[in-house]
Amino acid sequence: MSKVIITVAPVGAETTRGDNPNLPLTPEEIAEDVHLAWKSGAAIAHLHARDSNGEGTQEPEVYRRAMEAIRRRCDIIIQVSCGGTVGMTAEERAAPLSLKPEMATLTTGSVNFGEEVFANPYPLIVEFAKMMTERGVKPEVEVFDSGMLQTALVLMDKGILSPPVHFDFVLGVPGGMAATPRNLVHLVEGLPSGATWTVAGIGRHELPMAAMAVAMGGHVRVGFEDNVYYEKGRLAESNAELVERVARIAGELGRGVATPNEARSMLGLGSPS
Ligand code: KMH
Ligand code: ZN
Repeated sequence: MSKVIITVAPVGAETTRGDNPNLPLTPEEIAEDVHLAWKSGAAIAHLHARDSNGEGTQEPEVYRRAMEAIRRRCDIIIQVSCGGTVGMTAEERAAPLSLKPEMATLTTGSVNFGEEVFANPYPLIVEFAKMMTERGVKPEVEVFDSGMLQTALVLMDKGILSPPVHFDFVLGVPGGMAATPRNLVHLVEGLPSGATWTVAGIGRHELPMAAMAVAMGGHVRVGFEDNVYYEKGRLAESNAELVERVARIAGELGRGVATPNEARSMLGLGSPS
């Protein structure tokens, strides 16, 4: 099996300092946190940005500051969020693509998101996919429910998504697909050949889903976007602490951890510009 690509999702759009006081918010804090996660084995940083009030923003200028601060510190692959915060317009969500990051997220369907709706109608998905292709940005297809995998297959059939496609199974969002072994196996069995996949288990599901993915040949996402605890009753001190544990599991299971450049070659990315 290949080495494990660890993605760190350090901040997200919804997590607050009330959830975990160690949450990084400013571009410099995010860059410092990502740097520590990189030292611990993260190869991809899934980024969201926050404004001066700590609220989610898709302002390219805020992303730019975080991306530059990260690039001054390390060679981690930067993946911007095109999901943003529930309720944002498509234009707002796509704005960070102007920065031509190496990767960006592409959610291929709508899903109830707690008491809200994370809306991704088909025309928006196609528009985002085309924008990514035009800008040379590799999509990470975010799958919150199994229909989203089917839509990605349709997009591949139509040539709107080109192989090798990389998937992220986000399991355990209230309203989305539950984080169970059976569901993870079901999704992996439905992947097109040549695809790569990672899993992001939400909350207490983060660790068991990570361990399963390492055992199954997949990759892993961890971080405060998805989970703020290290273990029951104990908040994580940093995103790096969560990354370190996955790196240990990957080592114990004989896979080891991919560097950013190893991940670039496994995902079919070019060299960073
Ligand atoms: N904040 C969620 C509504 C993504 O980054 O693409 C969407 C999300 C997915 O976080
Ligand atoms: Zn996200």
